[in-house]
Amino acid sequence: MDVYKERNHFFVTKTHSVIKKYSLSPVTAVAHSNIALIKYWGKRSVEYNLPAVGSISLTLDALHTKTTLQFSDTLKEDQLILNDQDATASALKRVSDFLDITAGSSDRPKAKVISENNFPTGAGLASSASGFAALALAAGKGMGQSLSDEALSRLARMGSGSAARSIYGGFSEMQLGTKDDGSEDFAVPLYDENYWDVRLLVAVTSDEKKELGSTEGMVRTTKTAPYYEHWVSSHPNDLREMRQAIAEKDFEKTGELAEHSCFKMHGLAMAAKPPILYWNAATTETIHRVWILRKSGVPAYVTIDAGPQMKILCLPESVDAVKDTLSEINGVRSVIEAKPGPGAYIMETVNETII
Ligand code: 2P0
Repeated sequence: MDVYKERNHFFVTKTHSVIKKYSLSPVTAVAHSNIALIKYWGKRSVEYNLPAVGSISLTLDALHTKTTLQFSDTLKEDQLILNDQDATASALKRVSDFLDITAGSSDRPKAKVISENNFPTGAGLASSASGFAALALAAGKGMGQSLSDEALSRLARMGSGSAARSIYGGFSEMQLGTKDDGSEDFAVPLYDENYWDVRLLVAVTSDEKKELGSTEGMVRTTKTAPYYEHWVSSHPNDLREMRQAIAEKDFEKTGELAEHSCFKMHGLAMAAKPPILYWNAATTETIHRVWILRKSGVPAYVTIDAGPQMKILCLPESVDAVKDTLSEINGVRSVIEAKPGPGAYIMETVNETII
């Protein structure tokens, strides 16, 4: 690799006559987390991170990751600061590998990355979704690449499957590709954040990092869960019904389908060997309490991801009733209220050096 600096602003590399121009200025990107209404669980390729099923999600305004990345001509290794602390070796490796993928080579200048979540990390609140969406945007820009939303979504997916959906605001759908190279596996926008004013209340039941990561959970499920093939074959119908329910703004149908997909996924994971159970006692208690509330006439529906946190989908007029119910449950530590949120974006105003 030949390296030379251009007026102190860029780091230019030349490998096999391919010239790449890395910005030495910091780049800051923000991406919001998302909640899957029709769940992604299972991979058809771990190597290329290709999902086995499509998914439909809602991006959330209240949960976000802000990531600043700066390439350097002096750093010897990548650095990652996550929520004000040096990241673990495995988190750093995941980010370094992702930067290699984005650059198309490990022959690249090293970067310092500072990433902050405004919510607990690694406990099933989709920190990898907002994290890799923000990183894809910042890295692409730092590498001088002009990426379409489709290309950004594809790139984010290589970091984390759910991140592909966080490129967009509002409702989006992760499409299932057929090719082995993943070129067709990216998310597309369905409706933006102004389309439908629904609410998602996140009931935090634990700040602990989950014991089993999503990737390991999916691999185990794929290999050992007896209903796995049915999960995959019945998925297109779930997606079709959800698309229609959202198109018609049919809240009851949307909620029913979301709950069904949630329990179908968790039932599948529980049937893996050894079983995968992401819930705690407060998770289970909250399910029952929301169902009792629904019987009393409040349309509220639960969904749960790869962690013990509860997410309750409701309409704006039901927020107070759901919050009252959650406040009575032992083990619910805090409640975050979210609305449909925006897609990922670059913060043009932040440009202080971080190196
Ligand atoms: C989803 N989850 O659709 C599903 C539902 C959790 C339950 O995608 O292995 O961090 O990095 O592609 O995206 C969480 O898994 O997994 C997830 P990888 P990811 O949101």
